[in-house]
Amino acid sequence: MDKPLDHNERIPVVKGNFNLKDYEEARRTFRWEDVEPRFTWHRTGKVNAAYECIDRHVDEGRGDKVALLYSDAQRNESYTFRQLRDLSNRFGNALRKLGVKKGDRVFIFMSRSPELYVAFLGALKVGAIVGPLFEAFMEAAVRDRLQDSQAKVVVTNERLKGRIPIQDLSHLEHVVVQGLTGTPGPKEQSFEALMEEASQELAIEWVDREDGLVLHYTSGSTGKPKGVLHVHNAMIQHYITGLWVLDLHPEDIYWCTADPGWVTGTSYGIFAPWLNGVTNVVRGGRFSQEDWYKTLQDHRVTVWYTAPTALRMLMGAGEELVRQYDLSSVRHILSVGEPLNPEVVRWGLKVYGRRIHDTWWMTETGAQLICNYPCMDIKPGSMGKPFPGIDAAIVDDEGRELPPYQMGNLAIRRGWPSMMRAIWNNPAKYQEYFRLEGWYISGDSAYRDEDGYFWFQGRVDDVINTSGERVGPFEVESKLVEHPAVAEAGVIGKPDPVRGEIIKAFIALRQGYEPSEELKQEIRDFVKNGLAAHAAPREIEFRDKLPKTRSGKIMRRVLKAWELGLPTGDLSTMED
Ligand code: 6R9
Repeated sequence: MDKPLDHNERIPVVKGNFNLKDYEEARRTFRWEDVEPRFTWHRTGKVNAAYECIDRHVDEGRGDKVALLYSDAQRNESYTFRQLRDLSNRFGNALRKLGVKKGDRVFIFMSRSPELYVAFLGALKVGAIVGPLFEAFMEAAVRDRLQDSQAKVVVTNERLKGRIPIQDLSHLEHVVVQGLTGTPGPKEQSFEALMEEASQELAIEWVDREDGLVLHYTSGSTGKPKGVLHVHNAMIQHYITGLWVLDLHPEDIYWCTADPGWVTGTSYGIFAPWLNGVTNVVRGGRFSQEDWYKTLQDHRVTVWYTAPTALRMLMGAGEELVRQYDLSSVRHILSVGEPLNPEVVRWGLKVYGRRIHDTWWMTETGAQLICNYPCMDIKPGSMGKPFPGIDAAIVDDEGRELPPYQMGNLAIRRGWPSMMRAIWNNPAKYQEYFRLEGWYISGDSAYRDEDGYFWFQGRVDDVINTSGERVGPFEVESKLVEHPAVAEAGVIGKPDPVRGEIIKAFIALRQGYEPSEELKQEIRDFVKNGLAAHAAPREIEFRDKLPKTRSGKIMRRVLKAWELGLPTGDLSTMED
């Protein structure tokens, strides 16, 4: 952030027909239970999120409404709720034929496409737990996640299937390939052939509210990525935050720019919009300024949920570009994933003529927890205030609440509807989040001002946030040391004006290797091709030796201090 924060700067509420009329009033009166009558389980005791998202709208007479507007460089298609119901029924039947039962893990490793959404919904309809995998993942990342979750089926496409190491995955029974060419390989099934054969009538698997819904793998500072499990009950919060934070109205055209490989792309790219019955825009392909403005314009998008990195890039592209498009349909803009600079908020107001509403939450929290609401003043640089029904606080390491302006752990009172229910295979890791009696500890540090607004300060641990994507340094370091030239590697996030942070690796080379630009490039490609493009270090620095503790752990905090030219602090645990 360029200038010091001003805790009194306010962007006042704008006129509009807001679903949430008064924040303070809602905080006093709101009960999560009041949301439940919206859902089928109120009548039957059983539920299925895919039914609530899609079929329910057909049963209530909205079957001909457009549910999905999909476009990319080649395709431009729209699907009604009825069409999505029928297609996902077919896919559900196909999975049943392959032996998928309630609780089985079905992973989806596809580029954004209508088929991805059909597969996602179809898998939920037969009671499977869906594991979405971002398309940039390479073999090592795919292997870790499929092995840990013991996935039974992976749905993928012809371009990506080669990155699934089936020889290492004995529990994996089928690989369903969209656009399969040639004869199917071992375990392979054609998506299209399965769909063709399957019936459009499906008996939905009704599940309990506490049954598994999605399994998102996310990074911590140590160890391999962990599987964060969410349950069907989360949809209470997806629905009501969609109504009050996204401010969804039935006639809205909503675009969430996140990929379903990340939690924003499922909670707010699938559940929140469809539970609210709005038309959901999905744009395939990569980010480009022109393309994004054109998407907003051509689809007449009214509500737009995006991320700071994208907004900073759009800001970088300038005002002139904005004037070439008709963005008059856009009513409400939101952001998530990283700190939203006050500069960007002010720019948005000036150039888009709209306030940008920051929202804070995490994979583990399943849904938004601290937000800016249309009915509330925005203080640029603040994440906003807790959602009604959410008790957020700043606590010290013993769990004592801290007064305004004191920085501490951002903590949430345990027990909101979309809270993660487990870390897959790792109860100890799960317990760590709840180590302070009654609180969920986020791993973020923040403070609160006297008006109750929360201000983000940083991560407590070494987790890197690059362009809004969470990368664990350990995963990158592990990949780096697989390279024959690398003896040791330490990875940190380095502040970057556009991406928030970039990944920087400090590397000690093995004997016989000399530092060179070519070697840097080779190592970068090695991570890119082995793990994921977004996990590859943009910067590499060779060092003779890396700072380590006596027990041999690389001291990332020292690397970071070197990088920023800051004092290195207590070095008593460092080896000689
Ligand atoms: C939804 C999502 C979570 C981490 C989180 C925090 C950072 C998210 C933010 C924000 C500042 C915001 N983060 N929202 N930082 N302001 N509004 O992003 O989930 O990928 O798990 O990342 O992202 O550090 O702890 P996830």
